[in-house]
Amino acid sequence: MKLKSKEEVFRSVCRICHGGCGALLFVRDGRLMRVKPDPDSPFSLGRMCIKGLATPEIMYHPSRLLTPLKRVGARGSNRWEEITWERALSEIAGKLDRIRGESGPESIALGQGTGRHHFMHVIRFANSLGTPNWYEPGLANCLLPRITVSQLTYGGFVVADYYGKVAPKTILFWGHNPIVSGPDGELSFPVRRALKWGSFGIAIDPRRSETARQCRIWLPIRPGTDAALALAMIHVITHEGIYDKDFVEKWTVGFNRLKAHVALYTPTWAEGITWVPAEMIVAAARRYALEKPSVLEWGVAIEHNTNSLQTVRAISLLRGLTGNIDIPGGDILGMNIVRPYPVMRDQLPKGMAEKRIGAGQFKLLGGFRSLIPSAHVPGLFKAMRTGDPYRIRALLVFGGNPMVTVANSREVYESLQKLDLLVVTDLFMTPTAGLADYVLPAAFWPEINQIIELPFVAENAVFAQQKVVQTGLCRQDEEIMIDLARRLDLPGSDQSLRDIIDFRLEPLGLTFEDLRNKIYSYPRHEYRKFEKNGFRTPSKKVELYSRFLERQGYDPLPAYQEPPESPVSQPDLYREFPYVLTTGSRRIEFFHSEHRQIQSLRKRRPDPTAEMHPATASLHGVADGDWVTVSSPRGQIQMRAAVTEDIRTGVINIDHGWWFPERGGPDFGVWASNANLLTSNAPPYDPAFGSYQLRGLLCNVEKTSGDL
Ligand SMILES: Nc1nc2c(c(=O)[nH]1)N[C@H]1C(S)=C(S)[C@@H](COP(=O)(O)OP(=O)(O)OC[C@H]3O[C@@H](n4cnc5c(=O)[nH]c(N)nc54)[C@H](O)[C@@H]3O)O[C@H]1N2
Ligand SMILES: Nc1nc2c(c(=O)[nH]1)N[C@H]1C(S)=C(S)[C@@H](COP(=O)(O)OP(=O)(O)OC[C@H]3O[C@@H](n4cnc5c(=O)[nH]c(N)nc54)[C@H](O)[C@@H]3O)O[C@H]1N2
Ligand code: SF4
Ligand SMILES: [Mo]
Repeated sequence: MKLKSKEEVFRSVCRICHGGCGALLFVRDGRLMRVKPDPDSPFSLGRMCIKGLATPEIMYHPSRLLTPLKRVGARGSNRWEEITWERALSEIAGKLDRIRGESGPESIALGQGTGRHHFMHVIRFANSLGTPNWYEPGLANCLLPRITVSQLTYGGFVVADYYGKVAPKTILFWGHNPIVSGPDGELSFPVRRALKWGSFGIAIDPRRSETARQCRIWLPIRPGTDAALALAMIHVITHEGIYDKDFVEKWTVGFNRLKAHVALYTPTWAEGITWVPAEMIVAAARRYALEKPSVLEWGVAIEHNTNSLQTVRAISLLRGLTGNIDIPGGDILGMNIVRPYPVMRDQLPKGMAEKRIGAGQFKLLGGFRSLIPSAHVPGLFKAMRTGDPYRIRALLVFGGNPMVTVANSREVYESLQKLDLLVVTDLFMTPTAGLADYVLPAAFWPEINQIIELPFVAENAVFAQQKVVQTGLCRQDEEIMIDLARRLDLPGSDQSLRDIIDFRLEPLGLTFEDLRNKIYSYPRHEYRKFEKNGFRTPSKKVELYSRFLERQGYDPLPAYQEPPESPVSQPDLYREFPYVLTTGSRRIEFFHSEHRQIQSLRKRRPDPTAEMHPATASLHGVADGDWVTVSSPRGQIQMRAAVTEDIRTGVINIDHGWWFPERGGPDFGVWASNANLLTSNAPPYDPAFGSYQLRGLLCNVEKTSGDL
């Protein structure tokens, strides 16, 4: 389609966050002029957020990395020379080859950031290289517990149905703020529309978040106690007999055992633990069970604890008990319309899977039964630092910033310092890239070719992203990995990225070329698929009681466990650190540690904030906007106080992801306000996933004296 003289418009999909908003890209003379929301996208409904609309500003930002860099001088001194791709990749390939020969492929680790376009390709590259040690900073702490629990409870991943003829009547937001966090299973725009059109919202959140403010009931929970609340809701639903009797009888196993199991988990019991009044728990349970169809929007907060498996399981059972599965306007099972990414799992040499760090201990993260086996992040960084159980000598990070996003930044720093080779591919220089031997310039989303399946994991529709412009020498991550694979003569390196995408699209009778500029939605969602062949679980039913978990050595019925660091577990520490800390509630302006250098976004939120209740603030003589020192047993950081009634008393919520690009190298202000200086990567971990505690820790706050 041609506009004006030379301006062309292309259809694509934004991937600044996990992505999914349909976008129109306006290009003139090889330059991206502007980005507009695609009015025809059935998922983003003609909307984009402020990050997406800032695409040209991000893309042409003066500090964007445009050429490969090689470190000169000491590690972390932030002195670089510009080199060619040829030199960068041949040197990196040579070093990888040597390290692999000397210490085995397992001594090379691959890292990446969350849910990027190249997520699966990193796994493919690791397998072809022969190393079991790749990681993503989320996984154990993000989405893997939800995907796994969905799979073993219902036989597939469930997402809310905002797209059919029936709207959800009730939406239960559990530790989730999709109005801000957007594409993470669903997109925020359909959520906003549903609430506007009358869905009854219930929010379980220590903060009255942007989403909670649109809800009719807000349950201000003590962070880290979600499993207790879920068990009490199960108690109400089973003991008041308001479960879906027909569905439970025909389509579930283990109801009687579950009912007996929760007999003592009354709302009054849960009130003592969760700090949520019993009558609110009862009201929420009744509403969710009776005013159907209901959806359960679960967020990452339920995975940022050391009991993630059982917390997510307890919450997930609510759907089965109330029959809100795969019905119009309920939680639906995905259609998975494209072929899985060919990750070449069979290329991992024999015996390597057992060597994966954490595989033996965290079976559902790194073991054979894991859906996406990956290494345990604290274990991997420990191996870099200490050589236990063996040394990790090289790390290649494709789009991640572990210095800011992984717990205990000091240890991450020590770990990265010990590496023989650190390669970071990124859009910008970051505190992590600053420590690298080579920094490679990555392509931004209007510069990449890929497909994206939506909703995430459910894959009911597929869209193309297309490369329409080129900045500097930037290259798409997959292409960098393919180039490295060819240089190392790895298996699969004869396949191009286009071959892989076409292979995945084949069942639809489409190629990437066909998909460009089109919207491909599956024509109609098929509801109640289980009525044909049952659920895709061993019993063919919803597994309220999980024999699979029992066989793996985990509780078949969910239980509550007090967080290891909490007012109850550590009363002495609580006297010194008398607030419950939660970290990382998403902000619309930023994606994790990104965008602090993007002026239009930064000016809306110039400083890191610590939210606290007026009662807390006045106790410490703190006024809204004051700088405060937030401390935990691990360290202290500076934040600006945001004094608000929209947080429960006794809880402090801090932003994560903060560093200060404007302060320059070598450390880019990473030691000032980084939430992960306060978090802990120490055991205990969730026994199945190895998740660590990012929410529900203990902290203190005081007014910072003097100027900053
Ligand atoms: N305290 C605390 N810590 C947390 C969390 C929390 O709630 N609290 N949340 C955790 C969760 S759930 C997650 S998923 C992680 C996320 O952790 P990360 O994924 O490490 O976070 P990002 O800041 O998004 O880092 C991504 C980096 O990739 C770069 N990048 C962006 N796009 C591309 C691309 O296409 N290619 C390449 N090569 N680079 C690109 C960005 O510039 C940025 O530097 O953080 C975790 N950390
Ligand atoms: N703009 C933007 N969008 C993003 C991201 C981003 O960085 N920026 N990150 C993406 C990623 S990787 C993820 S994982 C998702 C996460 O997105 P969400 O799942 O929405 O998670 P958060 O916003 O981190 O937290 C949701 C809510 O949980 C509350 N909360 C904190 N502790 C607890 C607790 O212990 N229990 C309960 N019930 N609630 C608690 C917080 O107050 C917050 O309002 O967002 C994705 N989308
Ligand atoms: S919500 Fe995510 S995909 Fe949509 S415009 Fe914003 S950054 Fe892009
Ligand atoms: Mo995440």
